[in-house]
Amino acid sequence: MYETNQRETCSQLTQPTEIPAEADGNYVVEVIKNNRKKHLIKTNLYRPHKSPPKPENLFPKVPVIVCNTAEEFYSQDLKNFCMHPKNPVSIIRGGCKAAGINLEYFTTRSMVKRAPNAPIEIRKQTVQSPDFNVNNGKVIWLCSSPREWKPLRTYALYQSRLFREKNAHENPNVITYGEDLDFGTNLDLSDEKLWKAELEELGKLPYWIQYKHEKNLLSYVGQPVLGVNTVQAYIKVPGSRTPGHQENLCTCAVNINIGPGDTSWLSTPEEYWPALDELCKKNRVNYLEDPWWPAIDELIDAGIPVHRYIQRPGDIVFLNAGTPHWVQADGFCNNIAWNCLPMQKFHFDVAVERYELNLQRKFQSLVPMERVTWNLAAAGLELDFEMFASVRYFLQRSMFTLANSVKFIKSKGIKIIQQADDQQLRFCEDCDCELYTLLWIKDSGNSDEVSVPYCKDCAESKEYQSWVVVQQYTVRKLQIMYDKLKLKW
Ligand SMILES: O=C(O)CCC(=O)C(=O)O
Ligand SMILES: [Fe+2]
Ligand SMILES: [Zn+2]
Repeated sequence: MYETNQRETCSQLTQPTEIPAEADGNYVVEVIKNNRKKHLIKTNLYRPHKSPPKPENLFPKVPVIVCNTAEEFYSQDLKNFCMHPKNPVSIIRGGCKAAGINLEYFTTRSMVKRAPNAPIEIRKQTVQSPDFNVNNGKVIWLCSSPREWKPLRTYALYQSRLFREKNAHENPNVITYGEDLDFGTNLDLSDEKLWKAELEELGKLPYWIQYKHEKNLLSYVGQPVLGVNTVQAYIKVPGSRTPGHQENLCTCAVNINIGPGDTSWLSTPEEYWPALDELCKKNRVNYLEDPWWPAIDELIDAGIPVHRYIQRPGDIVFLNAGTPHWVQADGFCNNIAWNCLPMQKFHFDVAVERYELNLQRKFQSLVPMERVTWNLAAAGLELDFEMFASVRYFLQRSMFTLANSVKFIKSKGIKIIQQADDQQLRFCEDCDCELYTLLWIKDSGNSDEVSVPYCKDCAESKEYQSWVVVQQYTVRKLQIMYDKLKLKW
């Protein structure tokens, strides 16, 4: 029988090169500079994998791991289970309570008290069955919802008024199809001064699900990426829905339901995303860019299994690398969520693979993978051999690309300005790709003009003639960082 989630990752940037991962930076530079040895670093074109065939069971069960004690919650077994590539989703029940984590910090009342004027994004939606999306009486996948902003306290009044109207004290999950609703989404809790107590409380979670930790690769971005390495809150009334998506760069998702009502989740294992991508095309929505809500019937007809589960107050939903999911509130509830990227080959490879897909589709990777990986190396971390090798192959290719680009720029007689990295995240103005070492800038001769950076390909495709290139790292500087990465013996 086909075992789910056992696929080989097809990241081209972490595939072995013909330079051993253990070889030092000096050797890598030697290869890079030697025309006769260049073939030792090759990178093929990235091609997504094919989704597996229809599984026997299209409605697989979701594991619920009950933690009765803090020991269970903090155990290595729980971590290994949740992160195992075979487990796309796990519900952790009881852990927060056992560990004495006070979720009261995230009730609407507490958050409004803390930051009444914080702006919250509002999505106007209609209450409907989670089995499909209806618009003007028709089932369609596109589920756009108009957006506006309100102060938190205004939205909080709406949530509590509706709560009283529905008499939700008796039944916290009251749903009436067809009514209009406002969903308060992506409330930003990134301000570490303002949300100090709240964020400290989350520091009691096991380290591998913390939003900030030295073992979470997302901490190596070096700055906040909202909702990715910072916490966001979702404040819901019944029917509020978060459309289908994978997390940015297929990172893991951690989501805690604060209650009082439940939230319903639907998801499919990561390796079915190409099939889902196909279905999105068929339904005329862009998988990466549009908001969409799948019709379950169509998924089942296409042989895509669906995990369906209810997240109760206090439950943590842990989504493993790249699990596509869509979420709808059954009752009145708040959720808090963020991402994690564990330092394991599987998670790293899947993230880099998505980085490659995003580059192909010109979709922005909010997580700057090149920066993260170089920062990780510079931090001198110790990695197990598998992860170490993946990281080293990625870095070798990054050095190789830089060397080739510099050579190209020099051959064209374009001026290069050396400028130390200011750790600012930059993306190409045209294609949104990450710019780590080289920034192509129009040389207008007017230093007052704001300099907008481009990548090599976009710069080359323009009519414009006079470019300067800012170089933030030399190959030698990268070599030093390359050598800092340690192998755990
Ligand atoms: O609670 C929600 O609606 C957001 C769910 C989600 O997409 C996540 O936590 O990753
Ligand atoms: Fe999500
Ligand atoms: Zn570009």
